[in-house]
Amino acid sequence: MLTHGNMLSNARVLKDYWGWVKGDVLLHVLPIFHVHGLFVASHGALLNGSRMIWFARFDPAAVVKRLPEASVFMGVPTLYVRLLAEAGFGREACRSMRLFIAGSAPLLIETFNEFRERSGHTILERYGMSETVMLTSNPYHAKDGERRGGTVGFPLPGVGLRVADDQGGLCPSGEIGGIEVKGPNVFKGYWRMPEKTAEEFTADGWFKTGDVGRIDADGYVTIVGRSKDLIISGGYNVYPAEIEGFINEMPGVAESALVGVPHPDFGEVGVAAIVARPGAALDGEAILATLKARIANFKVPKRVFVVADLPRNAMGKVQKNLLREQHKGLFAG
Ligand code: MCA
Repeated sequence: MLTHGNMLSNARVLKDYWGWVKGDVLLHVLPIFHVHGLFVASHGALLNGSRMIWFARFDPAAVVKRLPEASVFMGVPTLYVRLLAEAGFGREACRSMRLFIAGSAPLLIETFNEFRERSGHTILERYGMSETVMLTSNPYHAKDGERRGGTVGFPLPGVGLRVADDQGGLCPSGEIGGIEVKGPNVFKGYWRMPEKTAEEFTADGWFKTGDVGRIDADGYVTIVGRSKDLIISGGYNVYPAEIEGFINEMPGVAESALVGVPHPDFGEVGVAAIVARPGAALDGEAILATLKARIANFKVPKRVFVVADLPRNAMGKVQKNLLREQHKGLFAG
């Protein structure tokens, strides 16, 4: 439950922090059924009274053509990877641009560096969640510091951000722990889920993001991983338990595990390991086809492996880290 107050406070902070000016034009290419395209991008332009060039879907060649009419662009890392693959993308296409912003998934340092070389622009990476709208941002003005690749910058004005250890104590700077946040932007709870809401807040009212990270001595926040079992594919969240549930219901399936592995275009994609019931023969392609008919395409695993069993630890828990390790090179290059 996000209130108007949550969204307005965030939109005002971002308008100021990202230096929106009269005459800015937003090239809008993101889906508007998610916070990034709907709130972060649109609200910025609307609050600023700015024109938007509206794309129904992201088309890198068309973006390169329209960029010279725009000054602000926001995208998930996959969009930047695809722009760099366009031969016509470079300084000339970016001549009127003021700011490129990335978020929703980790931006690889290689993409950050290559983009700077090709376009002359340093991508500003920021961090947020649907539950909180935006939380941190690399600086816009040089006087506030450099835009540091691999980090998500500083907590935004009015946002509290702390790093907690497993016992609920606070980590000293540089140490890794769970990221917790507070501020006028933080949501009021999960709709009709009071228990889940209570679980995700600390006793003193901080929201546990589920992201794991650290704050450097000079204040930059870096996200190093997630404590929740979640795959971020091309900026979309994929919850393994949901997909495993669909697979496990299929005839002949005993159990399954979905893990995220690196992917050059989507950053990360889901790969499923599936175990058949005794005597059953499973066809991975048929399972994929069934899934495709039932769930959104981005949730469908990019590969399926039928295996004899899943790796487990002494407690019987599936060791997803071993599956990730085993399949991490599947889409290399
Ligand atoms: C499409 N496919 C995907 C994805 N998108 N698979 C995995 N992950 C994806 N993200 C499937 C397609 O259905 C297709 O399957 C195959 O992959 C190739 O599709 P392609 O033509 O390459 O896809 P596309 O239509 O060009 O879409 C790619 C995209 C899109 C433009 C990167 O995924 C996208 O718009 N992502 C942005 C998501 C976003 O806005 N997230 C913000 C969440 P097949 O071949 O079987 O048909 S808000 C958020 O995270 C917080 C608040 C924040 O901080 O911003």
